[in-house]
Amino acid sequence: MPDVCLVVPCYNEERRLPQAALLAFLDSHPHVVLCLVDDGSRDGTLGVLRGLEAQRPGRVIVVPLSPNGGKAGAVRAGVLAAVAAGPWPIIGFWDADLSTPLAEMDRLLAVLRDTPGCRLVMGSRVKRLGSRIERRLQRHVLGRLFAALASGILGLSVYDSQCGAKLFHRDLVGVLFDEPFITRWLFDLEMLARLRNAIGASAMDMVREVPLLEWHEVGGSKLGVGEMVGVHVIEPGAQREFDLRQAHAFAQENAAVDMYFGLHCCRLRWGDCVAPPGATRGDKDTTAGDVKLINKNKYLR
Ligand SMILES: Nc1nc2c(ncn2[C@@H]2O[C@H](COP(=O)(O)OP(=O)(O)O)[C@@H](O)[C@H]2O)c(=O)[nH]1
Ligand SMILES: [Mg+2]
Repeated sequence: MPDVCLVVPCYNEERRLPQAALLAFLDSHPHVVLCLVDDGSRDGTLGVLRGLEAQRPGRVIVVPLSPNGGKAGAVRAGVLAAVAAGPWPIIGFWDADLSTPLAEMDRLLAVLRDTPGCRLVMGSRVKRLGSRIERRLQRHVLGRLFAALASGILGLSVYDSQCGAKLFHRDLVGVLFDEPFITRWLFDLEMLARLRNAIGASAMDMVREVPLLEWHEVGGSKLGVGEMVGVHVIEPGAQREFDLRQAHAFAQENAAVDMYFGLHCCRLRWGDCVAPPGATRGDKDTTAGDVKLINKNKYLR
């Protein structure tokens, strides 16, 4: 009986998706099921994913989304579909280009299974002797700069929040994925912030970064500077207003998101960013599963 469901978000991956590696991985890992999300691709990605499903029936779940909504939404939809599809105790997500080779999943899984109290493991691209972390200098430097700022400003000693390889226990899904993400590309940081807001300062004791042995930058990344700073701006008006209000509330608590949000505000009138009408600030205690939620300083309607 499989006990791990790995979500793979796919956007225009018809040519890039390493199909043979995914099939070989399924064959050598009978305890894993793949949940492949087509994020409104404009090429033949959905057909490719259906082909994989047909080749390994029962081992591949396909989630078609339309229109394209970005990696954060695709991962969230995949995780929620995974929870609905089976009782797997461990869920995760993995970038489709396999920049992090699938062989690393065994190492992440071992840490998740063997470390008492650990609920979330994240691959970490620590460039060091003995590892093969191959990244263009420009992206390495930008990535390190972002990571240093984000961890400093948020007070989280995370080395690499943005690596696209993460595994977690099913009981964290409510806290991490119930609400739609505000950002399309910083959602990994949102996940950590959600965990911290829900559980308190000790939340980070549940998280382990696992230094990867291997990571290769794979060409064909679609994440450009424009996408980093302008994602909400190009979305339709109503959606944009909702995102901005949510982001404004979130930015009160999370300085890194505030920085990100600030980029939007440079391009928009501040008037778009006001709190929702009738919003007040307050505390709210709720319980989700066995995790006590203490949501402080949120706008309550
Ligand atoms: N660029 C992009 N990637 C998406 C989107 N939705 C899902 N993804 C997936 O997110 C993962 C990371 O994307 P990639 O282009 O490799 O970004 P990078 O390597 O982090 O620069 C891949 O599995 C994509 O297929 C989207 O709207 N845009
Ligand atoms: Mg990539």
